[in-house]
Amino acid sequence: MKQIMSNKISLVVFFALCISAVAHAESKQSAGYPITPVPFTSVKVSDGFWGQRLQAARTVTVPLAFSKCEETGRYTNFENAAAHLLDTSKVFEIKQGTFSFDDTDPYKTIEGASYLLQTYPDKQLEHYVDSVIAIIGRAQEPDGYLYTSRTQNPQAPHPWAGERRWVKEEDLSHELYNLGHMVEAAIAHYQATGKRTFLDIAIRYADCVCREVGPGAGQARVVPGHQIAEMALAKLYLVTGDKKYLDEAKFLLDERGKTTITHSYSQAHKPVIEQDEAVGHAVRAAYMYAGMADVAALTGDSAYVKAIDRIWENIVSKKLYITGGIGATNQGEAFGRNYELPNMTAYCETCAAIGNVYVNHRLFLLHGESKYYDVLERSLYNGLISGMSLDGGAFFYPNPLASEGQHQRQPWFGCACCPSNICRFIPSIPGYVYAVKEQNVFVNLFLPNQCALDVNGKRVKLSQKTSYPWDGDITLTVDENRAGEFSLKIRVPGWADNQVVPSDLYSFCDSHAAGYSFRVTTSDGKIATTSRLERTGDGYMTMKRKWKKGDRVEIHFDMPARTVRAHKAVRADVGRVCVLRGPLVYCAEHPDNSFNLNSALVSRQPSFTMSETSIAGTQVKTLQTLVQTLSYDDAGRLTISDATLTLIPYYAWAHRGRGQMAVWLPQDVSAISIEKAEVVKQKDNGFFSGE
Ligand code: FUB
Ligand code: ZN
Repeated sequence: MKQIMSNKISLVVFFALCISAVAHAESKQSAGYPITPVPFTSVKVSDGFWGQRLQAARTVTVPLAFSKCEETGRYTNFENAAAHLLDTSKVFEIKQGTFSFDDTDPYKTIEGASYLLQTYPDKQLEHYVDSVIAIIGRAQEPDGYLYTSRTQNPQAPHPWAGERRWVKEEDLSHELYNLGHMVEAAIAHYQATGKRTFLDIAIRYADCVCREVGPGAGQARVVPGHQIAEMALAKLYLVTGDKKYLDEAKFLLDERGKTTITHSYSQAHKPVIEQDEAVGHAVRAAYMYAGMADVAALTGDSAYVKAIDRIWENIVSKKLYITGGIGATNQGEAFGRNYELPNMTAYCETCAAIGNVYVNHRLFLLHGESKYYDVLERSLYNGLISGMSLDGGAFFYPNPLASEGQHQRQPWFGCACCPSNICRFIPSIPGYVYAVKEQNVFVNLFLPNQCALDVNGKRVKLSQKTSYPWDGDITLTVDENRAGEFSLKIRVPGWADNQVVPSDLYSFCDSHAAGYSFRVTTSDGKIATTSRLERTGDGYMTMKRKWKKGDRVEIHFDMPARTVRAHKAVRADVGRVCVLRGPLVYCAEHPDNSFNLNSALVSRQPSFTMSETSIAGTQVKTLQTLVQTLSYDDAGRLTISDATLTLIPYYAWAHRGRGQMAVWLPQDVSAISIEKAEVVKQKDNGFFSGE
């Protein structure tokens, strides 16, 4: 380990996003990334668009998830396992319809609660979490193994668990997936509270895995059927300084493709460094790519980076939805073929959108280019938060781009991976705003906040005022600077420079051209820069100065509503356009439009007006444009009528009853359908059982 660390000595020391509150950490290792994210604990977001989402997560989502864990017997599984450990004559029948990874829902909710505790101290919540951890701890076997699907009833465990430990790991047991979420949650809890209770439980399970799973004689030579342990073990190495966890993470990556199960569903069709296309289960894939980035950053293994760079190119140019969603099909909850991006049956699992954020964040930390944030931001504002209702109390598992009313958010699912992932993701969002590399401060997202960060060990404070994403005006103020000269690198979003995504998968098709401007005003009121600066090759506007307290950068991004076409190979979108405004994807929904959405023809050069409405108590900006609708009159003649099409932000759909929704709208007559589209429901895939 010493050797690795000395190779990295010149790299900025940091704890990755979720390893942020270092106050209680025993060991501050370098996570190896050349760029250091500013932890969410240093970025205060109290209002605005994300302030609302954070409040919903805190006041509704996390409490709801804990109550669902109680109600659905998630805790009972731990209690049963504990009872069996005390008296082996007691066994408990595994209930039908439960999953071998149900233990992860309490873990993920604890993780979210722990992030919240760092920003909003709450003794009651802390005590509740402590009580859940006590229940979890009692279910741990003496050698550290913690998997209630077996321990409750070792002779007749969950059907996916296998007769013995690890024998079904590559299939569906999820023993290592459970470990991964446990470790992530335990680290978050430790860093929030300084308490080792959960961390010690997780370390005991991780040690059990390191002893029992590996290349040695007598060890199970298996890799995770569902990835996440790779990321988690890399993080555990950072917290404990014990290199065996990093070695185990690397083993789990390097062994993939060389064991018994070699299917693409779990990305085991070839060794990870030979992979170049995103295939198989989308959440598994995204977590694996994120794990590869973490291990590459720590070990300097460039082969991992080359592989994930190739896979990223494949995703952004052929497998990415305009909403930032990934995973086109419910068959295996998987990526489809190149350009296979259906709308009504789009799977776009909420967890996969979260995974997409993880991957793009890590690629930014490795390469420092804004294009990764263009994908991250698209996912964040659209395909990810659509997974959560505006009040935080209901969830989408798939996030389709068209509906005939068959899709509705639900307060929980039998397979509850998405709601519990929302619990842990949303509170971490402030950690995606800023990053630092030597004398460069990256400003990647725009939201009202106050932030304190370190530039070469010296304190800098910044704040942002903005109504983004509703308009493109941001004032960034330097509130303190002890670092002397440094560069502000402000991201110019691709959409503000006429690029929808960093590929030719989607392009603007109207005649608008968005623009942007930057103005630096010094603390004494002088305008220092007014010229239209250009975005540099890395996608940032770089401004190097001896910044003084009170200096301001006024940023303006034009934010016209614009129409977008997909690459002609995307059959589902042929002849159709979708509407973007800034980072937001818009959609048309039934309550605002009294005609069949598939029969409305959008103009080639539409002009939009904007207004405001309240959806489920939340203000959103809507767009209106004139369209022509086709229908048959009573005599069966085709008639064309003028109508106003109203669009709402995609993330806000499905709050006003069941009905039609479409992101991609006809612009060519060939795409018009006078009849309503056939309702296509997701088939039951055993995990998500359709609407
Ligand atoms: O297998 C665990 C989780 O359940 C996956 O990440 C989701 O896709 C769902 O299948
Ligand atoms: Zn999920």
